[in-house]
Amino acid sequence: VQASIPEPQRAAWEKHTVKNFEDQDGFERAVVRHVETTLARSLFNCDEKAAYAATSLAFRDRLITDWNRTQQQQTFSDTKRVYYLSLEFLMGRALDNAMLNVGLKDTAKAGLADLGFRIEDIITQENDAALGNGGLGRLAACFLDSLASLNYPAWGYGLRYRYGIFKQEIIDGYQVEVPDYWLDFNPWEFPRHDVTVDIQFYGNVRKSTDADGKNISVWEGGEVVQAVAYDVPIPGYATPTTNNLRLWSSKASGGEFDFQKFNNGDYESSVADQQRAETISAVLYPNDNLERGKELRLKQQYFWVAASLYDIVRRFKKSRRGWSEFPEQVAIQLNDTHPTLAIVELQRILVDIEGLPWDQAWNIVTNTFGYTNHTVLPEALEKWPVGLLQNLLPRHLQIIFDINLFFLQLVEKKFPDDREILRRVSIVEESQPKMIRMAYLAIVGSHKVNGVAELHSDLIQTTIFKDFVAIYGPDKFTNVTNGVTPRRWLHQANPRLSELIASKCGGNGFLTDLTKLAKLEQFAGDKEFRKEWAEIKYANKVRLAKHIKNTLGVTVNPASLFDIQVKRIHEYKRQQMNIFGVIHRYLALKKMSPNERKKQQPRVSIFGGKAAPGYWMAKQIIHLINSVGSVVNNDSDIGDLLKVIFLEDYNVSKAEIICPASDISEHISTAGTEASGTSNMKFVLNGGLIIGTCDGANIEITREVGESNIFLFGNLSEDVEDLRHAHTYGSHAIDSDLDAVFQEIEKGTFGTPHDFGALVAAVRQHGDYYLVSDDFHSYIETHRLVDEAYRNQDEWVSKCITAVARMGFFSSDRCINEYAESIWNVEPLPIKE
Ligand code: 7GP
Repeated sequence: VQASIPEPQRAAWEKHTVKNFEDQDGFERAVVRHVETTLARSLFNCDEKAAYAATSLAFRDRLITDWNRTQQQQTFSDTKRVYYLSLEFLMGRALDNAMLNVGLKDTAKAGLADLGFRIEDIITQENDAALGNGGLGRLAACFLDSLASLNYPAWGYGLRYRYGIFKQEIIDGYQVEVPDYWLDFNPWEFPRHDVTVDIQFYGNVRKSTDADGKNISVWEGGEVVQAVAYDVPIPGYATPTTNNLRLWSSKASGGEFDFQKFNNGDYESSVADQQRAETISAVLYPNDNLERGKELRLKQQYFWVAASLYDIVRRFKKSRRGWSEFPEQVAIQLNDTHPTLAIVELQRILVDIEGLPWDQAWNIVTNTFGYTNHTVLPEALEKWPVGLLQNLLPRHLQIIFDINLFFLQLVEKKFPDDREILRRVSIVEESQPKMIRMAYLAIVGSHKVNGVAELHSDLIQTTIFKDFVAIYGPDKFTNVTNGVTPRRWLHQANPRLSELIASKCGGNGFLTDLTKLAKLEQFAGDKEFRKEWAEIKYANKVRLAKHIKNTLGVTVNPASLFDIQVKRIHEYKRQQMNIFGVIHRYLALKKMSPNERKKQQPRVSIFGGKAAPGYWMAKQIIHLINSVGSVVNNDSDIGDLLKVIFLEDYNVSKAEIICPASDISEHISTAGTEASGTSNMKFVLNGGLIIGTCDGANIEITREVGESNIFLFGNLSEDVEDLRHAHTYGSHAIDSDLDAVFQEIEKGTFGTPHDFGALVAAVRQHGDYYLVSDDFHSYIETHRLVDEAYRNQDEWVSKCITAVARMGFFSSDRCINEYAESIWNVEPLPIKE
């Protein structure tokens, strides 16, 4: 292609090629040009929104030239690419990240000041791209940052939801959901109206023969919806590599309306068709760690998977290689089971469309896919009714049955006469109605399966996927402990701490090799350094206190111990235990004499997180937190000794203010339930200690930072089953401190007791599935140790510094390198200037 362009033409293009701005002058020129042309405004009506728009457009121009270069070089070099398929990408804001990654934030700051704006006011104009629920979606976003920063040729594929996760308002202490229409202005996406794929649904399958007389299946009829690509550039840190996140948007196929219908006067139904098509990518399902088998969700999954595979296959075909080389060119990672239909779709493409024999196709498929599991909670494991699939994707269901048949034959060979194992591992659950078990399909169709922390990876191999380890052997299963990107979660969220660290670690190198943090440890005992460290923490707490004042009108004292639990609200994450603990603290303070009270450590208990709209218990927890807050915060006996705050609408951009401001954060899931957790890593990285259970990545954090720099408590995962059994069949005595808390709730101290009846009953009457009572005593006791430790500020700060110095392992760069080596077999491709 390159060689075919005549020399004079080429010279003209090269002469006029876009030059990126490199200095303040160039930046200002780009901003003013966008204000005066793209936005059709001027000096006289450029408000902060417009300044944000122009600044983003200026940076977007830069990203696009790097993006083009990256894509060209990746194509010409013909190396293997990684495709990360995820229904969720919780990206947050892009501008600040783009400025830091290209290394021009200071330039932009000075330029904006010159033009009359404060950079912080401009950054906060941006809507979060909130195309995810929680951990799984944010992990995908951190992975994209690492893939680009490490120069891996990689694409993300997802859905372009018109509405991201809902916005949360708290009204009278209750959560109210408000739609998140984030797309009114989004300079970070490029519509590719020329990149479209027609996606088929419904219809039926006809048996036929091809020209050679071979039996083939033809899927025909049904309806067609069009997928349109929207590309989002993903800049790496301190590298020109700019990867692509391709998000699909749904549209009626054949344009806006069905003109036939329209011209026949059937205006309404032509519009209805259009709206029905657009519904597919309209909204993100707001459940975290829960699957509800809704047809629209299945449509979303197939729509996204089919468009992405079509795109991947189209790109592969351009290389003119044979099909057997597909797995050498393409690695596809399934972010949980949501994209599992990709396995079936690739098999369908290879067999039905490309005409490959089944076994050869299946070999290609299984060598292409890897599957990451993110939870062991049974309510989150995806299953789809056979009837639903039969109707929506008839050919895919046949292929699933065939995959299952061949798989069960293999199992039978390995375990002859074991009918039970066949029943247990069958992809088709013989229930009423029959269900397709997506996790099993994902395992059978992948060459590697991984969990996201050591304990979690052990648990999946010994519990939910035990039989599959017996069938395939242990090598198919592995662990890749999660990580977070230090660019966003340290450098961007906590610029002062990042600068202080750089001053002791030989510059910014720790941002691309987090193990360099180790150099910090020698300063843990340095008085001067500790002072600077503590000042930064204090300033970050002041920043959060201001946010609390501005949003809730509550004054909190930044000198108090800030105790933070922010994450999705879920019974297994045990925010209920936290608020019961807060009530216990309140009761203890109330009992004290004024003199005794003076000796207590003042605390602010901060909560934040969304409840899935249909998760009633989670909403009760939010209500209890707010009800306790309104009593405690207005009790003049208590004053600054205890404040209870529920931060509204927790999201990525708020997390960037919250994580740097914690003294202690809570990661207190029932042992064995939290697959990894990633905010635990963010909080420690920002110089806060954590209180946590022996669960998920807390265990590995403990191993790294040392037991004296973390507050662990509670029962161990191996004891959970027995404890639950005892609750159900033994006599279950409630912890006496917890009982006192319940009695206070029942007295009406925090409002109508009936409102909180279900939270109390879950522990007292319904078996206390999450072991709140079993862990309550050690939880309270450990918080007492936290108070005590906090009293000695020198030692506390030393612990924080030591912990940060030992966090090098938890970079998402480390995880991406592990995936690249042990699952994808891909190499970085540095982009040349
Ligand atoms: C989450 C896990 O709950 C969390 O522990 C982990 O850190 C995170 O994934 C990233 O691996 N899982 C989900 O968000 C989720 O919804 C069900 O899983 C599909």
